[in-house]
Amino acid sequence: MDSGELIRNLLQPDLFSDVILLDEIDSTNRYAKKNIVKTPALIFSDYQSAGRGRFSRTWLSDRGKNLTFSVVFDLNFNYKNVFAVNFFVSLVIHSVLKNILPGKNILLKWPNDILIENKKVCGVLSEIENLSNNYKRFIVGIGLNVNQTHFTGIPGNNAASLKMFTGQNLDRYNLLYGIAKKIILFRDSLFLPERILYLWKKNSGFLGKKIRFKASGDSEFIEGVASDVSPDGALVIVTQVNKKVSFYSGEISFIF
Ligand code: BT5
Repeated sequence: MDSGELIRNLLQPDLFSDVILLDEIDSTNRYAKKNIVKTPALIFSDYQSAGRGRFSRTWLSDRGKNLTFSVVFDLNFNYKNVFAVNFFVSLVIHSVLKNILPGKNILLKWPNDILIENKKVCGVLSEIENLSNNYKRFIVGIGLNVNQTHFTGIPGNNAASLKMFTGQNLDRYNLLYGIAKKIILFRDSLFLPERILYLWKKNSGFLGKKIRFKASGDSEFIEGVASDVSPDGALVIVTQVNKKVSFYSGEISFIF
C-alpha cells in the first residue's frame, strides 16, 4: 500500500478525521499532544529522534523499517476504566499479529508489551489527557518492530521484529491500516472493561508464568507466579512464600 492509498483508506467517515504521515519527528505521542485538534487522528513517523517508553525510557527504532505511530481519540469515559486501554490495544495488535504468524506463541505481557518467543516486538504507551473531565483524550502510541533485523542499544538483547519470524519484509502501511482501523472501530469496547480484561486473560498466555518483578520505585526484585489481573488492572503475584501481592505499576524483568 502506498501513502496515498493509506491516507484514502483511513480518511473515512467511520475511521479518521486527520491522518498525518511524517518523515521525522521527536515522538509521535508528543506531536499529538501539541498539535492534534481533529480526532480521531493518526500520526505516523518514519523515524523518531526521541521515541519514548514508560517512565521516560527510550524507544529505539531504525528509520524506515518499523511502525511508530499514535492513534488519538476522545471518549466520554469514566476515570476508573482507563486502565483498560493498554489491554484493549494489546488485544487488537494480538489479533492482527495472529493472522500474520498463525501458530506462533504471541504473549501479551502485563501491562503493555507483546512478545514473540520471549522477545519484545511491540510496546504501547497510552497517555490520557483531561483526566479529571468526563471527556478524555486518549493518545495511544505504538512501536511495532516490523522489518528491522538488528537491534543495538536495547538492554538484554531482548528485541525482535516480525520479519525475524516470517523471514520476509512486510508491507508496513498495510499493517498500520489493519491496526489503526481496528482500534477506532472497536474503541467503544473500552466501555466494557471487564470484557476486555476477560479477553486479555484468555489470550495473553501470560497468567501462570513464573516472573521476576520490580515495583515502581523499589530496588528489590520479587519472584513469583503471575496469577491474575484484578478487575482494576493490577497484577497479582503469588510469591515464593505463597503470599498474594498486587501492583499497579512496575516492570517484569524476566519470564521463566
Ligand atoms: C514501551 O515502553 O514499550 C512503550 C513504547 C512505545 C513506543 C511508541 S512509538 C510511537 C509512540 N511515540 C513515542 O514516543 N512512543 C510511542 P516501556 O515498557 O517503558 O519499554 C521501553 C523499553 O523497551 C526500553 O527501555 C528498552 O529496554 C526497550 N526497547 C526500546 N526500543 C525497543 C524496540 N524497538 N524493541 C523492543 N524493545 C525496545
